[in-house]
Amino acid sequence: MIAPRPAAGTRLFVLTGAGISAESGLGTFRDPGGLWRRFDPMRLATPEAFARDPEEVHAFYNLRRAGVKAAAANPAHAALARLQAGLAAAGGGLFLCTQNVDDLHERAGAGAVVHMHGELMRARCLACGAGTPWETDLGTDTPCPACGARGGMRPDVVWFGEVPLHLDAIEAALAAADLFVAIGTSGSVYPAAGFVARARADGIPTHEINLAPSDTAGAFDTACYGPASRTVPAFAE
Ligand code: BV8
Repeated sequence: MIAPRPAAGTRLFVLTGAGISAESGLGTFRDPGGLWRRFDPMRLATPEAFARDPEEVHAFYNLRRAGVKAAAANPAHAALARLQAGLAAAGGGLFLCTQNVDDLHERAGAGAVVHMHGELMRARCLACGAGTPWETDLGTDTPCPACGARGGMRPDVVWFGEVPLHLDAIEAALAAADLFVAIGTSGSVYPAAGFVARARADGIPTHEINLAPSDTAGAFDTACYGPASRTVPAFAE
């Protein structure tokens, strides 16, 4: 059963995960062949890993950053961007919260995108805290453009054990939503995976759009399964 198309004036909370970028050629994390199936996230996606072997962590993220630059947004990203603009023009809105660190939502024309796990196309200096857009390789000898310190530049993503970003804004948007929609996420990483339970507890209808039922499929009122490049435009338009 699929959710009715969002009516004008609807306030949507949309949570996206790696599945929405899968057809852009960016691997997911937990599907067969996925990143966390091939690499140990505890060795590459924690602050301790970066402290232990910054070059190995930089190499991992440099490879992924190059992959994102070579990728293109797909019809799912584009449909969400159009829906976001349409709902805003009709007095509603679409709060686009993504677990993804790629910039494909933005490149598809989305307005405000809330990257709760940070952004691969940004770097942050551990010495002065300055963040900056970053499209090339990072290394232990990369100087900070703001303070000049070397060895302190890291990918501006949220690693395991670090606090996700924009949680206050996310909480507020979740509480005010008329409909909660999760797209392309396995529902296995917290606190994002807990958002659907929060929506249900607040009596907000919940809808899952995914290739297959996720770990939290039972928490959704309605669902539509299939590739995002087909299922998201079908929902949005
Ligand atoms: C925190 C950035 C405290 C880096 C990422 C034990 C129990 C519960 C929780 C924990 C626990 N032990 C530790 C924790 C906490 C931990 C956690 O949840 N661990 C999990 C593994 C159990 N969480 C944290 O550490 C977080 N921080 O908790 O801090 C705190 C919290 C709140 C307030 C104060 C303090 C930080 C988590 C962030 C980690 N960083 N990313 C990077 O990218 O390298 S998370 C990582 O998983 C990924 O990056 C991704 O963003 C995220 C979620 O994955 P998905 O997007 O869902 O991708 P996945 O591959 O899993 O699924 C893809 C889905 O797409 C599938 O369902 C598939 O069917 C579908 N699909 C595939 N193809 C398509 C498709 N769908 C449609 N169309 C297709 N074509």
